[in-house]
Amino acid sequence: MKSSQTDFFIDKGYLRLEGFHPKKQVAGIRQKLLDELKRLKALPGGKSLSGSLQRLPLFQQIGKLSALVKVPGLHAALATPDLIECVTRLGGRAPSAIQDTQLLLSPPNQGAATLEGLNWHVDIAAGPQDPLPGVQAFFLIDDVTPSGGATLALAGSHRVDTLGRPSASRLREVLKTPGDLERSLQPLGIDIVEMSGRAGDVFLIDLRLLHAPSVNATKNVRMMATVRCFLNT
Ligand SMILES: O=C(O)CCC(=O)C(=O)O
Repeated sequence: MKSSQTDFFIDKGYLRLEGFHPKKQVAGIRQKLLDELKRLKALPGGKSLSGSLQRLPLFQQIGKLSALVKVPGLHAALATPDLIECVTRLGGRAPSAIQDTQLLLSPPNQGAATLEGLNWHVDIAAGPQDPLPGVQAFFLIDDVTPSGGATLALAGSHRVDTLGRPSASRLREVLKTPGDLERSLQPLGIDIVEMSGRAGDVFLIDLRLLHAPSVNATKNVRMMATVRCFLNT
């Protein structure tokens, strides 16, 4: 990993690693997922499961679908020693704990893409002044187009309340105000990152970065996975 990448990660709170995992390896996982989804009749036209999923609130659909599908070997295939090496470089030390890799699957055709009403959150309580508490990796198992349900993150949100950065309360206010979110975030120096891209791409985020599931407006299932790596502080 280049020092420019580490610097970018420190400043923005995320890093995109294009083609990190070989396409062929990811294609094997994708195929297993498609077989499972077919078996569960969760693909478009598969009446039984897609009907019951549709009755759930949008973002609960992701948890429900992801929990139903099991892919043996997923963690070993994605949270590879090379990935842990990248996390170690970014953190300046090896992770003290690594969670199991979780699937992030979104049903297709969830409705129109929107930036309103999203569930922006962090997965850990740690302040911007604290040392980096950990890194979360997001894996693209299939190509994910814009508005295809990729995780969204707010680049720069890990450093609110530090010198020259906006306050956490101002950011919360902007996130609650209806309107053009992208534009309202600009003066705060915060950008929306959509983790769309090609199968094999990986996004690494500072665990303090605000992120949210998004609406899958496409006809394809969104196939991603995630792992959290914690660093002793
Ligand atoms: O479904 C998603 O993309 C959101 C994932 C997420 O928020 C998380 O893993 O912490």
